[in-house]
Amino acid sequence: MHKQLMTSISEQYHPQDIEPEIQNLWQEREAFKAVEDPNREKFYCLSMFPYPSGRLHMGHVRNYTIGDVISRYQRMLGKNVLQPIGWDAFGLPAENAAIKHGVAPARWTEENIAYMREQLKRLGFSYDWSRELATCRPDYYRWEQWMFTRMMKKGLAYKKNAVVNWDPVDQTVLANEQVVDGKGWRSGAPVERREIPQWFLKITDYAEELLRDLDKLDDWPEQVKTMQRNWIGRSEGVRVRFPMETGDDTLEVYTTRPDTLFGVTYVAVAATHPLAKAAAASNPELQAFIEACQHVKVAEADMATMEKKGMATGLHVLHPLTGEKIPVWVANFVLMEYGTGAVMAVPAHDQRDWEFARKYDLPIKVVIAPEDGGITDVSESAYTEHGRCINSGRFDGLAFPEAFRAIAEALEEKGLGEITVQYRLRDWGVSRQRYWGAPIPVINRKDGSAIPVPEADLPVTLPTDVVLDGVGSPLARMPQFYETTDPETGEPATRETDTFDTFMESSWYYARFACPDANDVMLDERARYWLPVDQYIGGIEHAILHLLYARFYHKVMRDEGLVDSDEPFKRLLTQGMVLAETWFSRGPQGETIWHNPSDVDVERDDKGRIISGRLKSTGEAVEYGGMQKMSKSKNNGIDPQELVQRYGSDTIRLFVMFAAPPEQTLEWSDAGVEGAHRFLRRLWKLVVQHVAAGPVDTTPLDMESLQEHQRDLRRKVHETIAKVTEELGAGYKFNTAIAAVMEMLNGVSRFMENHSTVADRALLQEALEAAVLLLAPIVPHICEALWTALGGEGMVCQASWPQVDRAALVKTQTTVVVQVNGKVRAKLQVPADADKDHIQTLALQEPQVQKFMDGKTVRKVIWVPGKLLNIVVG
Ligand code: ANZ
Repeated sequence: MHKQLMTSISEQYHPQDIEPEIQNLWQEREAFKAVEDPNREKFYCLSMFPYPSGRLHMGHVRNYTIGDVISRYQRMLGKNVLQPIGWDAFGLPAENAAIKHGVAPARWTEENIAYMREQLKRLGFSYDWSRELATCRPDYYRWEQWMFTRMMKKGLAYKKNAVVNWDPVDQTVLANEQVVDGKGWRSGAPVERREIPQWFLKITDYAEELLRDLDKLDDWPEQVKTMQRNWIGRSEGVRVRFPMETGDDTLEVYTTRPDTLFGVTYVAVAATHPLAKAAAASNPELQAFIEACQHVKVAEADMATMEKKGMATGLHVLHPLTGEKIPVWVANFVLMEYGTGAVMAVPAHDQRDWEFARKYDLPIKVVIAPEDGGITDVSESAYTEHGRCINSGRFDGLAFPEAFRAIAEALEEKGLGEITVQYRLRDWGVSRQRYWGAPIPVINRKDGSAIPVPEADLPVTLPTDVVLDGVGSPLARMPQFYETTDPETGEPATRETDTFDTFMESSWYYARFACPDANDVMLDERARYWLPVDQYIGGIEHAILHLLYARFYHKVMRDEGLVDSDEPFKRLLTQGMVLAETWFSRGPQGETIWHNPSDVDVERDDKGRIISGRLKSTGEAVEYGGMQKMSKSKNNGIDPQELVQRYGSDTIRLFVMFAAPPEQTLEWSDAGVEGAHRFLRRLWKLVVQHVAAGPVDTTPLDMESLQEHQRDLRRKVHETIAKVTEELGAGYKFNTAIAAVMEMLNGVSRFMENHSTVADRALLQEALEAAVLLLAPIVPHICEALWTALGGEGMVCQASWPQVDRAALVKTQTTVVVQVNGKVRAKLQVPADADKDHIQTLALQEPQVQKFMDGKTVRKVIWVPGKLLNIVVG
């Protein structure tokens, strides 16, 4: 039997010709269409969907290449693979573009989608395009609106007042990123804080489960789980009530250190605490201080380092166990949103309290001694370790856990406290006072109450024929949008003009991909087949919010009976950043001007290190600014489009996968890209040469009769298959897998130069087929073409992953080095299982060995099995 090879393959590698051709073939044959099949093991692979900003950047290319390689690999393993793509299409940039260029956000977005879709297609990603979705379309967001009305009915969505950034000139609410140095980005006017009613989702109801289920996510990076744990921030503590000096009221605080209760020397409340407000009514100075505190909106992270400021209220509370009189202060480091908005200050054992006490000359009372019996020193800073109670009456001598319980119980007996669990996690504010988002499906009644839009009236469609001038919200100026009637009473009412936070759309898109065309339900049974996502891939910047919101949403959908799993993403891969060289010069005012690396001619030494750089256009010398994350601000982005035009998609894909493991940073290198391209050209040439030599005999070879060089080649091929399979199976180490195939091909190339019998050619065929199969997930176009050239059946993207022939791995022959007194004198080809005596006999027959033994006596023979025989003579 003979295999007919395709001799018409062009001599040279022309990616620009073959890539589009092969992409058309995939499309015609619907090669990546995912069909539910309960009899096959499914694999749902998802890369985080892009915001349609206009053009793909290198970060996208990396993210999507990793996802595509995994998808293709899993398909070859025989899984039923789903890999969809869509567009995270709502958001601020569309509004900004609308203001700047006078084009409606909807049109801008759709044009960007159209452009970027072509870019993705040109990169050869194996998406099921029939499932493409865009979150800005009503058939998508209607289900989000539906879900929200369900949450309202369940009490999971509620309204409360919350602070926003208000631009008094543009009459609009600003997102945090639109506030620059405390001023509106467009108007330049100082931003004000305003309290307005907003919608919240009760993610805190799920805090415990969101925390607990992190333990089930064995295939998530530890770092991401830690970040989520910290964000949820579970702490066990005690709510303690301090009776007011006069009257029956108490002031409640939250503490995680009830063991320090006897060290309280003052109590501090937040500036917005009701007690502070009450005290300020008769104290103008305090009033002014409170207002000053409210003016600055501080991020929680800055709380720890910011200067501690406070003022006494003149009020006092009584210690719950000793009855001692304790002053109440207002302090800027106390958050109204956490615990009870009040703290019992223990300056000896809490650093913030210590700094505050030092500044305002408040007493510091030590109540904890080190476990080792040493002295507590609080002269330089607070002693914050756990230890044993001292100066604490009957609790003296107790260690932390016992003291915690005993003091909590003592408080409980008096009705002045109890143990509670507290989370840092806050409810999720989902209202945005923006136009380009999904309308919040709520009707506001005259009496101020709000009701959900009835299911039958969904979606509430966002009007797309709008003019944006940056002043106010266009929806609030469109009576045709907001005027409506109360569905229950028929009375005039108004629609909510706020839209959803765009995290709402990205919290459930992964589920909708299972059934994007479901018309009368949010999710159907197909979601149960495909979910959870088996492999999710995206940037570490989404480690907290996006992933937490999606996990929350999944649990809410589960409780609605829409999905039957507890977690949305089984395995998570966070890809590293893409870095590139940066170059700069100084402008007339000494400002930094960043130059794109593609505009710079770089001089390097023989090790590839940078010596100097000059602008290609003018020859002006520029300075090197190091490797940094590709970004607009450093002007060091490399446009994927240009590279695709120059080298083809396979080269970019190969470079991206070869230059670094997926989780690590990838340093862009033109030389690396060139190298990847050269490798593909060599691969092409190798196959062309093989094919040109005519058909291959496919009669099964008698493995027993193979010669040594033939066995060696076969062993190398199967070792490579084994290695690549292992590297990909245990953590997707594509770079080392690629290196193994490259090394194998070096061997193949040498073999081809020297051997061409019928058996040799059959072995070469096997080797080249293996190489093409192993590389197919990474460089799918060239492999598709070479697979056909090699006479392969069907498309390589649907072929099976190659199998290791264990028998080929067995070494039948081995080379033993023979030394005399440690110097190499001969090399012997021997059966791999030959023993020491047999080899020693053979060695002593070697003329070179005999010459150096020269009548001397053998003192000792050192034997390293299968490798080395050292004869020591003297
Ligand atoms: C007394 C004490 C003594 C505290 C001590 C700590 C050390 P976590 O673990 O994050 O839950 N706290 C409570 N409410 C606060 C608020 N609204 N704003 C700022 N700080 C607040 O933190 C709990 C601790 O943070 C509490 O325990 C309280 O200070 C402070 F040696 O109470 B502690």
